[in-house]
Amino acid sequence: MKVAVVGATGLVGTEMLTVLAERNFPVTELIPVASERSKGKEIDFKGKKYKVVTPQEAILLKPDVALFSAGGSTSTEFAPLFAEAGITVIDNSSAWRMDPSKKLVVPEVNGDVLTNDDKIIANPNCSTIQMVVVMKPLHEKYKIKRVVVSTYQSVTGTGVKAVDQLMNERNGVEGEMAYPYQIDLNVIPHIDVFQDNGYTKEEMKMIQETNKIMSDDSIRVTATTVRIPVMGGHSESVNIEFENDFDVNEVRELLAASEGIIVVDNPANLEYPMPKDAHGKDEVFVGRIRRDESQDKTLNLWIVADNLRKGAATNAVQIAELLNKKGLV
Ligand code: 2RA
Repeated sequence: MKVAVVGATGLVGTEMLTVLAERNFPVTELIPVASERSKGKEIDFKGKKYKVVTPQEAILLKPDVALFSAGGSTSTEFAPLFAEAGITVIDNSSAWRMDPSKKLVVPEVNGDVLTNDDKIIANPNCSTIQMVVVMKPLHEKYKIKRVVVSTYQSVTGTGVKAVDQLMNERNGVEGEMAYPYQIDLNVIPHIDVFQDNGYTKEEMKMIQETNKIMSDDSIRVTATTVRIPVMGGHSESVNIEFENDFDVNEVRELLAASEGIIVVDNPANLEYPMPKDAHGKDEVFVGRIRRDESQDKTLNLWIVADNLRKGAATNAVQIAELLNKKGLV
C-alpha cells in the first residue's frame, strides 16, 4: 500500500513512521510529506531513504492512504484535495473531529462506524482517546452517567518547542518559551485557548469528542486539563458515576480482559501506571481502581498512555489497519 505521512518531520509524524514500521503495516511505498521548507529532506523508513515532497506533489503520487499530522490549517486545506483524488485521509488535527459528516474513530471503541464512504477520518485528541478506551467496556456493562476527569499532560503534547523549553529550564539554559510560564518544577492549568464558558478548548474537546465517539450525548463529562513537566505520556484521574452498581474486582477483571487495556493495579506492591512505563507503548494503562466512597455507584481510576503513540500515531495506524482489514482501502 502506498502510504503518505503528512507532517512526517514533526513529533507525531515521526512517531507514525515508527509505528508503521513496528506494526509491519503493508507499506509498499512511503511518501513523506512536509512543507516547502523541508522539501527534499531525506527520511529513513525500514532501511530505505525517501525524499520529502510537498502536499501538492504527494497528491500526484496517488497514495492509497494519507496519515495527516501537520496542524489544522494544513488539514483544512489539503485533506479535501487528497480525498477528491481518491486518497483516504486519517487526520490527527482537530480540523474535522466535530464535523457531523466525518467519523471520529478509536478502533477499540467505535471502529464499526467506518464505511467505504469515509474519505476523511478524524483521529481524536490524545487525552480523549485514552479515556474512551477505558469508558467503552464500563459503559456497556454499567452505563455511565457522568465523568469527571483531571489530566496531567506531557509537554510532548505541545510539540518540540515545549520539550526544548522543559529541558532548557532543567539545564539552566535560556531559550524560546512554548508556554506563558516556566514549566519545569511547575504545572500550568491551561491547555489550548480559553473559551467564553471558562473551559479551555482542550477541555471542551474531551467533553464533545467523548460524546461523539461513544455516540451517547446522555453521558455528562467535565474536564480540567493541566500541563505538567513530564515526557512519557498523559495521565488522567477519572471519576465515573454509573446508572448501575458494580463490584470493584469485577471492574478490574473486565478492564483486564478489554482490548487495548493493561491493568496495573497492586498498590500493596506500589504497582500503578506511570508515564515513564507507558512511554513507547501502544496500550492504555489503568490502575488505582477503587470505589468512590463519597457517592453511590461511582468509581475512581487512574489512566496513563503515551500521547504520541495510542494518543496519536498508533490510533491513526490502527484506523488504517482496520480500513485495510475491512477492504475499505
Ligand atoms: C496537548 N492534547 O496535549 C493536546 C494536543 N496534542 O497539547
